[in-house]
Amino acid sequence: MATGIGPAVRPDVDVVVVGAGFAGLYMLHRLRGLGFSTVVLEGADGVGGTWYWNRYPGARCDIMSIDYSYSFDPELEREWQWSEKYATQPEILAYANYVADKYDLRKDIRFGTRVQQASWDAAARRWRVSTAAGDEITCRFYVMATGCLSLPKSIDIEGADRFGGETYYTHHWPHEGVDFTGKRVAVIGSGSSGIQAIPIIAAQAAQLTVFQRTPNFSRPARNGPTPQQKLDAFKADRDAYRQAARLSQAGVAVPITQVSALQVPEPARRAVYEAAWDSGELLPTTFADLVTSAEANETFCEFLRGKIRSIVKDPVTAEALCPQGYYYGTKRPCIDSGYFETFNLPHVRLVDLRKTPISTITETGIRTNAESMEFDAIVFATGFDAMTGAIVAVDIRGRDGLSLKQKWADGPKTYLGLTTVGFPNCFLVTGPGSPSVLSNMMVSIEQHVDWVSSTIDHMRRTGLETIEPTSTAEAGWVQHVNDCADVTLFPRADSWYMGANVPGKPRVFLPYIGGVDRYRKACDEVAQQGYLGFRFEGAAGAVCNDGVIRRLQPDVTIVLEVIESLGLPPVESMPPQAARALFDALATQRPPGPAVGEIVDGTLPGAAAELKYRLYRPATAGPHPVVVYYHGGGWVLGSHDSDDPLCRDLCVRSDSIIVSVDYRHAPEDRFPAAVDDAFAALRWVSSHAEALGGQPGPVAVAGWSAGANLATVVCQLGRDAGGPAIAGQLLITPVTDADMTRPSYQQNGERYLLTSAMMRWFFDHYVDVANRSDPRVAPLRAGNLSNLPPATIVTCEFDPLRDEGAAYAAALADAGVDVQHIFARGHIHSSLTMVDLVISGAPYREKMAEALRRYLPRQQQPLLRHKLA
Ligand code: NA7
Repeated sequence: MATGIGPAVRPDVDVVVVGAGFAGLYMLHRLRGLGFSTVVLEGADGVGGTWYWNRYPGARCDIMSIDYSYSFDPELEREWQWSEKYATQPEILAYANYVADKYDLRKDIRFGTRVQQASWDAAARRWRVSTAAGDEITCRFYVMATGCLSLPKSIDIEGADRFGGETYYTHHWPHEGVDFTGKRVAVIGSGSSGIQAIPIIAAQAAQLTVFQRTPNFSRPARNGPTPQQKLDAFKADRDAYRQAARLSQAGVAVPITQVSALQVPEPARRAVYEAAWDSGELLPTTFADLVTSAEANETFCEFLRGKIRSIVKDPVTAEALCPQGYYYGTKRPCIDSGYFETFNLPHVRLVDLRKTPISTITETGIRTNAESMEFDAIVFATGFDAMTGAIVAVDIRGRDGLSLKQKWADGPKTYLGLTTVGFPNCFLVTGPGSPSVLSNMMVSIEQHVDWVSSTIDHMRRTGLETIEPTSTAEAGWVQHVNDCADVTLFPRADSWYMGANVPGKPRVFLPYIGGVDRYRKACDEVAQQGYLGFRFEGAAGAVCNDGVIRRLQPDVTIVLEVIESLGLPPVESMPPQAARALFDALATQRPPGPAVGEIVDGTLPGAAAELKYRLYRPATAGPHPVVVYYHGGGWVLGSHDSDDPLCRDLCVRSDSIIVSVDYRHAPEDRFPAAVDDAFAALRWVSSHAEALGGQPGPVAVAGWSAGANLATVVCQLGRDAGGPAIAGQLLITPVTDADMTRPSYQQNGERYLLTSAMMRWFFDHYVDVANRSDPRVAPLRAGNLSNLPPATIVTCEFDPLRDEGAAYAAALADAGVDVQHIFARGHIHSSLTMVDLVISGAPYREKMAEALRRYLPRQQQPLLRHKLA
């Protein structure tokens, strides 16, 4: 009988858990330990989940067993010794059984019990769970521990049910095993299951034909005993070993690198890849940008293709086995034992379905559009309806009869991958929107089970009966999950991570790629912040601390973390010279930005003395439109070349010449020196556009931060002086006012690199208080904002200057100026300038470049003009 929670009429149990895999087993153990009555419902006749069903030959884990095991009990860890680095399915299943016995779990598991429906009874505040056998069980909490790769994808090959020979499915293999000796065998599918099974089936079969639709990246597993180094580290400090895994990117502690594959010379890069090849590990350390940069990733792809070509003797087969058209890692990579070598055996053949697709399966074999082949047995290794399939296979009905399947029709929506709006007291273990399949499952399972059980315990202690996420929190998390995926190459691949393997499944990136470590931190912070984003109800009423746990772009978060780890002194605590030195030193660490056609350094006459400029010319044929660019740095820091990566990027994207001009800096030269120089530079560049190789006619101006302030100030000066003509102004997070009382200063003034204190320091160096309302300092305060060039104003959500940028956009629009306001969600003052570092900034820079191209259309090339004439 239930203990501890709930209204007067008690449900049958406190918690129903669906699934007796590793998640369900630990959930039961944990809840039982906390005194909650719990029952696990399991369709199979034994424990083990996916390891119960997937008994195909060669089935093994590909995370080292020492890591792919529970960490919750040191005694269990001492008692159980893995015989190999990567244990076989029978050994893993034996481990699951050992755990079930050791903690006496079976007595609360109902085997052979398939859950069909679960519905929330709002009046009774309980779930009614019904089974295929027609039984009903009521519970306060309902936990889906059904695994991410447990519901097989239906076989979508014409004629599959017609075959008269033996048919096998890797996901549902006969318990007694299969002997293929002397048989002609077909294997369809070359994912992890196919890659593991094929060498073993080949060793038995008289003939083996592999039907491959998409080749996979695979490296040798080099199985054997667990590496001594690992064992030593584990034995020396078990807690530290486990904690390192919990705080790692993927749930396995591997060294982190910040090095880009493109930064190192070819031989050094190759050495890293050779080490990865030799490592026998699924997650070797390579380079930081393989996940985000197509160019970097391609270097590894080509290395791996080279390995395949060197192993597989027949060049046509080798080429067919070489993955093309997607990036390494974006489809689940594999490690194997002799997979590619198998294709050198005389009785093994590869059929490349991209060239000769299957037309149908026949009574006796398989027909492609090129030939008919006869088989005694067909093995389907065609994969799973991953991550969501097994969850929505149960008809789950939440508040007001809402169906989870319907709610997720366009893709799963969860808060933390753990809960979903409309389904109170329902938890998902390793659900979509959590690291799940991108992590060592054991680490993720333990973290989820611990979080869920401590939440239920918290509710018991505080008299709360129901928990449900808010729509705000869920929408915020879904956005964050997508933001994380969008900075990577993953969404580009047709993978099961994207739901792309199941016809008709919505194309959504299903797991959370932000990292096990960051994910755990988010879950912990949610709990610490009074369960941010959850609404509870209890006898004493409802409580809700609504909000969104992650709002920054993920790559911006990483930059902030890296900068914080440097422990730099605040800029405002330094004399300007020291601040400049720091600014310059940090600049040397940036990725360089894209290559441009030409870079020319020169000087131009400023208002008082010569000024430096740097000209960026596109590689395309000129003459190009010309943009005068003013760098950022609060009128104190920076120079004509300090925004180099941004200028290169704008040059390439807008196909314009960017002339980044210097100006005198404060405190040596205070206001209006910078303004006077900025205007002088504009005049000089405008009148020398053709001499600089640009097209004649008006130029555009652009700038970032204080440079954007100067860019718009020169537009006002140009208007009042009757020239030079300016075609448009691009203002990236501009200073438009000296008023520091706007909400964005209050909200963002401390944590996002540009601080209120720093702005005060800039202003104090730049301009007397008495002059801060001068429109040349605060262009927003100009009496007349009409007749200014069209403007594109970019503001960032977490920038102290956000509101004054928006105010300027509104004021220009009110004055009849053509204004485009681009709002960068999740960005900070400087993140859009961080080319190749903050990848989520790239789409915004593309919009900026689009604006420049609109302001400055390319004039016809002289040659073309001539021809047309
Ligand atoms: P996967 O990795 O989804 O592999 C399934 C394979 O079957 C893959 O090569 C598919 O090609 C192929 N497939 C699927 N449908 C067809 C049809 N209709 N015709 C031909 N080929 C087809 O599943 P696994 O079981 O191997 O591995 C699942 C996960 O378990 C694995 O990633 C690990 O995390 C553990 P496709 O790529 O779709 O072109």
